[in-house]
Amino acid sequence: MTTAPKLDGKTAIITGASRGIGEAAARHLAGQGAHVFLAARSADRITEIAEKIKENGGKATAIATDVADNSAVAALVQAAVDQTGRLDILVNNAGLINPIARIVDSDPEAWGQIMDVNIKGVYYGLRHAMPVMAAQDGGGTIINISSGAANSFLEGWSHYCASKAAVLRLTGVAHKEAHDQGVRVVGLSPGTVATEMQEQIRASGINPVSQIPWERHITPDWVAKAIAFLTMDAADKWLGTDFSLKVDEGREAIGMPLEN
Ligand code: NJP
Repeated sequence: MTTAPKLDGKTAIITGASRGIGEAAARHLAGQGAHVFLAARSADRITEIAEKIKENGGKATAIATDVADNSAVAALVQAAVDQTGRLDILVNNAGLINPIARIVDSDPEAWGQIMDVNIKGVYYGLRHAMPVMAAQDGGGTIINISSGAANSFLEGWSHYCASKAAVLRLTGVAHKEAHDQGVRVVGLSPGTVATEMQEQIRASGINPVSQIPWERHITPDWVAKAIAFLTMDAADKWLGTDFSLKVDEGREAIGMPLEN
């Protein structure tokens, strides 16, 4: 198992930090010493989490952000740079799956909104973080939260499968464009995680993922550990593609029990 990274003096932005995987990642990276910038639409919730991190001796700033808004993402990156002088880690985690519906039942407007968050939100993050990281000493790491859905076909999930497949391609292209400038770009496919998103999936009753017993889902803390691992050189073999917690190699890399 690889040791935890030392993130003192590092700046990290985590989108979708108001709950679930993003909240766990913010707490974990702050625990490793990073100044974390928590971004989500729920301003009160991210402020509360940032306050808790500070009470525990960490550094945290909450910035209400809608990742579907290019200018808001630009302002988020700028705020982190203005406050700390750098941006070392960006976790493009914000994502949506609801409304879950078969294509013929889906609402075109809602379908488009998922693209705005799941694809364009990630693109905006890359667009604004990559130049900052390329220009600074030490470069940086961008982690795009992907999914097994990037490589599979699940009924009712046309929006989600299509958007996560697009994110995987964005990861590959961004890696190709920026790796020689010191920017590490990697995807993370977390498996199924006990969060509000899984509650929404369960409530839909569509496709086999909605039937998975709750105790089979991993906790967001494991995903947070994987995010920290991906900031280290030990994870370089996954750059440009998805690291997965569904396979033994990924689980072993972070010291997680292997699946039965
Ligand atoms: O989801 P959930 P997870 N602008 O619903 C935020 C992927 N994943 O933690 O804006 C900014 O608990 C929202 O905040 P708010 C998944 O696709 C998961 O499970 O305040 N933020 C909240 O903080 C996603 O990419 C599983 O409503 C926006 C967060 O996103 C990532 O993991 C499996 C936003 C969602 O929290 C985190 O999902 C897998 C916007 N426009 C991949 N819209 C899994 N859970 O099993 C939403 O393979 N957010």
